[in-house]
Formats: sequence, C-alpha cells, structure tokens
Amino acid sequence: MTQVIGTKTEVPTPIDEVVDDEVETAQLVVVANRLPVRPSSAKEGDGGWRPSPGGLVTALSSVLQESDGLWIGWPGASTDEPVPKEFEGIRLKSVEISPEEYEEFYLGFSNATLWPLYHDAIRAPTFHRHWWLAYQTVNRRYAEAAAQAVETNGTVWVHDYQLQLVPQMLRELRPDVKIGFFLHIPFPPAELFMQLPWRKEILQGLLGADLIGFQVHSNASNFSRLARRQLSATGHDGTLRYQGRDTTVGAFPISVDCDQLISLAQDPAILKRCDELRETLGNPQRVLLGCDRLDYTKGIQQRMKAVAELFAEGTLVPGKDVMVQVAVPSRESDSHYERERHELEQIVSEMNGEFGVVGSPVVHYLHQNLPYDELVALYLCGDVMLVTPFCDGMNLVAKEYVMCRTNLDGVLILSEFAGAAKELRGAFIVNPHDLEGVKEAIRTALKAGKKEVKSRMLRMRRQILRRNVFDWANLFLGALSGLSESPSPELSALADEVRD
Ligand code: GDG
Repeated sequence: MTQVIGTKTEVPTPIDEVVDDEVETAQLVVVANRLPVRPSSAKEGDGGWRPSPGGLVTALSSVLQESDGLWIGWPGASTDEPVPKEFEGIRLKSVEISPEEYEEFYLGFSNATLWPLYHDAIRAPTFHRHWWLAYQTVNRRYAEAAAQAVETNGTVWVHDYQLQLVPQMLRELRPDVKIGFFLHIPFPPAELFMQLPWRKEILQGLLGADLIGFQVHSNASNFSRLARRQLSATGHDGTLRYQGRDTTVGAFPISVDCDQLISLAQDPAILKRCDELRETLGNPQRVLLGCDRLDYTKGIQQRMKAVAELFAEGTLVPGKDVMVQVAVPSRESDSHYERERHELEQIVSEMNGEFGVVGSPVVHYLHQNLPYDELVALYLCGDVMLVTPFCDGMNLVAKEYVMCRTNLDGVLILSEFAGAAKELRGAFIVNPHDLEGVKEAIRTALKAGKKEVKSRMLRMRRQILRRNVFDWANLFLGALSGLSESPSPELSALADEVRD
C-alpha cells in the first residue's frame, strides 16, 4: 500500500495502489469536515457518542444507511475516546487533525479567510501563507482517506468550504470515481473572490468534481463566471469544460425534515412545554424570536437595535411584548466571535436596563445550545420570527420555523440575503442593513390580519413541502449518477425553478 498521507501526488496513482484490501470500502462515501457523531458532554455523562445535531446529518444518515455507505470526517478535539467504527448503521472513518492544523486549517484558513470572504467580507478576511499550506495538507488527507475508502466506480460526495481542494486531489488519485461537491455557504461574486491569493487553486480544486451544487442559482453563476474568466474554462452556467472534462454546476437548495418537524410540533409534551415557556415569559401578547449560531453574519445586533427602537417608540410595549434571542455558542476562540458576543450582550443589557421592569426583562437572552425539542417549543412560542442575516447560504432556522407552524399562524421576517428568501416568498422580506426597513416590516407584520398571516404561512409551507431534505440529497445524488449519459431533467427543472 502506498503511504500517501501528507505528500503531493503529481501523477495519478493507479487505483490498485490506492485501494487497500484491508481498509473498509463503500460504494457511497460522504466526506465532510466533521463526522456525524460527537462525544457525549460532561452533563450527559455516559462517555459514549451521540449523533451530531443538524439537518445534514439527518439527510445523509438515511441515504448512507440504505446504501451501506461510509462517512469520513474529523471527530473533534474534545475527546480521547476511540471513535466507533459504526454508529446507527453508518460506517465511520476518522481523519486526524493535529492541534496546529486545527489552528491553521480550521480556525485560520477555513474560518478567518474563507468564511468572511464568502460572506460578503462582513469582517475583513485574513490571508496567511502558512494557513494555506495547512489547508492543502489537510484537504489532501481527506482526499486520500476517500480514495482508500471508495469502491471502484463508486461515488464520493464532498461537503463544504473546508474541503474545496478535495475533488481535484481525489480525481488525481481515483479517476474512476464519480465526485460530487456541495457548498453550504454562499459562493462570492468575482469582486470578492478575486482577493484570494489562491483563487485559481480553489477553482481548480472544485472543478475536479463531476457535479458542483450550490444553494442558489446566483452562487452557481458566480462560480461559473470565475471559472471561465480565471481558468479559461468553456461552456455555459450549467456545464463547464476544463482540461478535457465536463463539470455540471447547479442550484440544489437544502431543506429540512418536514415530517419530523410536523410531528414534533404536534407532540403533546412539546406543546405543553410551549405553554410553560409562555407562562414563564409572563404570558405576553406577542413573542418575538431569534435563534442563530452566534455569528457576525447573522445580523443579530442589527435586529436587536431594531427591536430596541420599537420599544422606545411604543410599538412594542414592555410586559406585553418580549423578545427571546437564542445565540448558540460558536467558534469562541476567534476574536471576531468574542467581540460579537460582547457587543450583543451589551445591547441586550442596555435594552433590559432601559425598558425592563423587575422580574420582567424585555429580552430573554440564552447563550446556549438547546435540546432540539426545546428549540421546537420556542418555534411554537414565537409569534414573530426574526431571521435577518447579512449573508447566508440558505438558513434552515427559517424553514424549520415555518414547518413547525402547523396552525398556520406566526410571521417570518426574513433577510433578502438568506438563500431561503428565494423560496419563502410569503415572508416579510427585509434588507437587514436598513434599520428603518426592518422596523417597518416588523410593524407591518404585527398589524397583519389573520387571513394574510395564514395565506403567507400556507404559501411558505407549500414551498418547503415540495422538497424535504431527503429529496435534496436524492436529487443531488440522482443528478450525479445520471451525469455520464445526459443532463438530468430534474436538475434542469430545479435550476429553472430557483433561478433568480
Ligand atoms: C450552514 C450555512 C445553511 C440552532 N440553534 C440550536 C440548534 N440550531 C440548529 C437549527 C438549524 C441549524 O442549527 C442552523 O442552521 P442554519 O442554516 O440556520 O445556519 P448554519 O449553522 O450557519 O449552517 C447555512 C446550512 O449550513 C445548511 O446547508 O443553511 O446557510 O451557513 O438546523 O435547528 N439546534 C439545537 N439547539 C439549538 O440551540 N439542537
């Protein structure tokens, strides 16, 4: 067996040198930064492993269980426990990342270079050559793990911005394999992407895939335009030709597990919990809700300022109206995130200081990761859901809220810069940078009659119900498997549907 970890392969390696007979192989391999399991927390106290939260795990778990597939990813830094070989019917293979690589590949290049650059440069991206070196090294490790694990003529589905070089690296090692790539976050326009010193390498890395999926059509167009301009790839937005190979590019908007959300939203225990929460909040007339990872892209501060001004002008009334904001801890060692938290907490405490009364704050702020049932109970409590990111690939919180509102009540205030805004036309769409506009949308939403609220909610629910997260995964994999013959009609139809 060739030892390939950490080396750069210039010449394609023959398949039989890459596939190790003793290594477990699968026809379908998913490669993502993280494994779909996490070590139990100290509170859970059983020292075992639990499924990682999130829609991606739900979506791909069922596909992998059905096909006896394998998931490759990093188990996380917080445990010495050996990773199980299999978890809930999915075979797992871990990729090790050293503490230095965690700093440079993950916190550095992934989260301080690519994340801000791909999110409209809301914070200035940082470029360091040693971070780029670590990004290449770690991407090569994932590519090699995939090359070893996938069966001849099998399929590998690579996920997200941390692993954009994997498709090309894997292609060099395993030219027989079908490779799909899905980007969960936005792909930026040329004006921003061109800042990246390694822009050509990233584009080449992605073009190693047979199919590249984006959340919305404009992201796919940004990519195609850049590939043509920077690499002289030919073709149109749907299919690009580069170095003698075709890559299909399209929009595959991710969705949620509708059945699960509907059933949780009707679960008597969760409904009871919603009543308890309302009571604990002082039985307000209206609950405004925000629920996000604490990230500077999510526009949380701006939204709180809008709500504060509505309290100040009297549209919202302390005691009658309350805001609940859940800010899930995220990337806490990054200084941008630390600052975001401090600034947000300052705003929350100012709001409570100014408008609250003893025993009845106007903002209930939780810097916690809640159990999913509790989150659903909050979705049921929220009369006005505020989702106001400055830039967001899709935003699943918006879709989850809508799917939970089985009574067809509740209004969604949604940023036009979330991918979800392309589909959820029944929301009150806002520009989150326009504070007056956000305030006006909240005023209008609060005044909306029952009939309007119901018709908007119905419209959004119908849209989401057309394609759940399993359809998303199956559409992507179906399009990937059909590529050798002709472009899939589903792919063309989907691309037309989500075209801006
Ligand atoms: C990236 C892209 C894209 C939230 N709070 C809690 C909790 N959550 C869950 C929600 C939802 C998920 O986290 C957040 O998903 P989003 O889509 O809103 O945002 P990102 O984390 O930034 O995700 C995004 C997504 O990938 C998928 O492609 O939509 O644009 O940025 O599912 O339910 N879950 C629990 N407790 C919480 O307190 N258990």
